[in-house]
Amino acid sequence: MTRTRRIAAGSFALVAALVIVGAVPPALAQYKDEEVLALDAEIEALSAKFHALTPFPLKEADETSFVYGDTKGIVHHVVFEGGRLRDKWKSFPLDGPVKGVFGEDLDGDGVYEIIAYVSSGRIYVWESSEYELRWESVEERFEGIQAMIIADVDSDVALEMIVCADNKIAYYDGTEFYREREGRDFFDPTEMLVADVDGDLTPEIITNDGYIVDSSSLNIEWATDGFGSPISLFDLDNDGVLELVGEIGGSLTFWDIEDRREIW
Ligand SMILES: [Ca+2]
Ligand SMILES: [Ca+2]
Ligand SMILES: [Ca+2]
Ligand SMILES: [Ca+2]
Repeated sequence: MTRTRRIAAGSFALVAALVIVGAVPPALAQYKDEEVLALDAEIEALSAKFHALTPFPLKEADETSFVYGDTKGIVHHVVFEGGRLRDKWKSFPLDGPVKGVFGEDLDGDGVYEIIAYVSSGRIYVWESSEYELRWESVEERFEGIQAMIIADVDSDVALEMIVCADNKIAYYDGTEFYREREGRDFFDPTEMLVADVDGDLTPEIITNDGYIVDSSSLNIEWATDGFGSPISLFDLDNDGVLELVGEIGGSLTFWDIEDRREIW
């Protein structure tokens, strides 16, 4: 081999090594980022539509994951790794089909919890590092859960689990899982939201069957015939206070809760 050919061969080997080690990852990373972003958008869209599916945060920026519950009562934690989705964890069969799931850091320790509820009236909480069951609402003996949402409605740093069970609203501490407060009024929602919808800087609980409930006392502040389903929030007049938006009979309806009226 001549000197020139040896250099050429060496250069070829170097280029080949660069192709294998160096050149592929930036292109792949770019591709993966876009793929993950697209997947995130799909997961968000599904989550907005279905109560039993939620995005679940992962630490690595190049991955994504979600949690869903199925009709067999199994909760799945699905992760996107190495270009494909796989079940990272599956729960034992819960006490009935899964009606809703949440991914929230209930106690604020930096590790997200997986929360699920079934229509037969049971709530389950797992931590997500070892998937240990932290709470199952066996003691509560609910006959049914109509709706549930997770939000901070009091002065402690933990999130509360706000539950409409047996047609009464109650909320549970997100760290110790005791019942912190229970209302006395009858509700029959399929959905609830928590937000400050009247601008008084404290959150209200909104039930889609038409009630605005004070989140600290659980007393009804205002009621109407119903907001429809699904319900969501949007600041339609851009005044910094969220309006309620619902769907009734296939048509959108906006409500100004501060002024206690439907917006025409
Ligand atoms: Ca936690
Ligand atoms: Ca709290
Ligand atoms: Ca408020
Ligand atoms: Ca507004």
